[in-house]
Amino acid sequence: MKSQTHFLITAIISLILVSCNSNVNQVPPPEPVYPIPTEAQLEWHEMELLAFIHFTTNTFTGVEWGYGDESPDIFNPTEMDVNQWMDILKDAGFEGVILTAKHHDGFCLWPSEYTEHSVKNSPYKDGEGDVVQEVSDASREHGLKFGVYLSPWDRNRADYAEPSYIDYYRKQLEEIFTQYGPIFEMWVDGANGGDGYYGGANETRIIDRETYYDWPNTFEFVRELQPEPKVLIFSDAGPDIRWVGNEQGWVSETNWNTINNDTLYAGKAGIENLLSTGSEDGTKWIPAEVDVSIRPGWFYHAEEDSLVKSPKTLFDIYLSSVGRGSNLLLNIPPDRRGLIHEEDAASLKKWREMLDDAFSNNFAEGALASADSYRGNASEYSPVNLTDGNKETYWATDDDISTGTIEISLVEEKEVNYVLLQEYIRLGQRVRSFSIDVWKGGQWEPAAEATTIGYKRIVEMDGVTTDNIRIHIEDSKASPVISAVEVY
Ligand code: FUL
Repeated sequence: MKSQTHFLITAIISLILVSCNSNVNQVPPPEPVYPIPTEAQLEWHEMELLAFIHFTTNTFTGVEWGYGDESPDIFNPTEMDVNQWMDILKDAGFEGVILTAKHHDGFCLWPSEYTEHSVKNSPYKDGEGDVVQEVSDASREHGLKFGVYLSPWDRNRADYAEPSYIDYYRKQLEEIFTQYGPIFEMWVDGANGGDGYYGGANETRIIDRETYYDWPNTFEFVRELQPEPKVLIFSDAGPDIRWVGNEQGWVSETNWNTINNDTLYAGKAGIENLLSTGSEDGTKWIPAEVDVSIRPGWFYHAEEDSLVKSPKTLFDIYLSSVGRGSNLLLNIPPDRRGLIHEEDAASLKKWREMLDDAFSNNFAEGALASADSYRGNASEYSPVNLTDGNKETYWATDDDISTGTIEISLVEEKEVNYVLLQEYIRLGQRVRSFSIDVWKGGQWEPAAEATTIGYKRIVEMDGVTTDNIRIHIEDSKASPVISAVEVY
């Protein structure tokens, strides 16, 4: 009797397994729409909030671009506390930190072996200090990834514009990547060439931005220095992350993660709009990163203490960056003490409270999600995946269906301010446009229209009161593949 029961149970289990398997076999997932992100890019997308730290001799001279003739004597933060920075950044929700290890003035925040123009000749810790070490250690201890900005343009260096400078630049990269890694992102600036000190020459030097740095080989060199974890390289042209084309804190509402970078290079003029929209038919996955400063300048200047962006402005910047599928790289420059100033800290704290208020109570959690169709009627692609809180599951349609209507029935009427959508970008970016209706006064009313989704899209809803939300995917490159709908 016991063995009969055992057999029966085994048979039932096998049947369930077979039917599950056959279901999977019968309804394969959608084919990717290429290009698609790499694993490292996917991890980057999930970081969403990155902090930029601009800190160097400019902090002490009060300028934005040092000429290159600054004496290392002036670099002397008196109350330096990188843990204070990290506590503030961590509490604000940042996942990574990018430090200006060297800005255009050429002063190195680490004791580079290849130049005298560095912290080693400053009064900071009697020349024994190493800011890159301090920041990389503290960021990791606080669970933040560490990245670097190493300006290619160097207004201090006598051989800038000569081939030998490229060798110097690469040696510096070698120091950074071997002593302070792993580096999650390497930030390549587009500002290049012009007047400067250049070892006393005091002249203007123009370089060919397209060819001088021999970027393909420099990037290859860096990748060999750090094969794993893979470093993501940022510049106007990628190859992994692209500049967004402005420094005001927004990416275009239509934001394709794809672009064709064959003719792009760091510092190329006239491509701002392209960088902000990407290209629907782009051949590479190169998402945009929105860099903006919490202050008017990138470096700390006391006279800008009253001009720190308000929590509300930062909140709007969040919506026009993260809310449009890009990562935000927000610059918070330490002051002459070597601390994040009280004004900046206060604004960040309130900003975090606003974000938590706005996005902590997801009304779609536990709501009923339905759709006019789903792929092969198979549960793996059912609309319930939209609200299950699992980013690895998704709703998708059959291959010949590139539109669809999703309905989210809330448990009760709510005042809705935001609808958040996410595409399952492992299979590529697909949606070209969508619209949202709300159920109001016994009928559907159009509430919003939008274009791309990508990693994340947050649509503002004006506080409408409703218990039913309908999303029409109106146009998509292929069957839509949506992993999340959240309602706030
Ligand atoms: C620009 C630089 O010239 C600014 O000084 C700053 O570093 C900003 C992030 O990039 O191109």
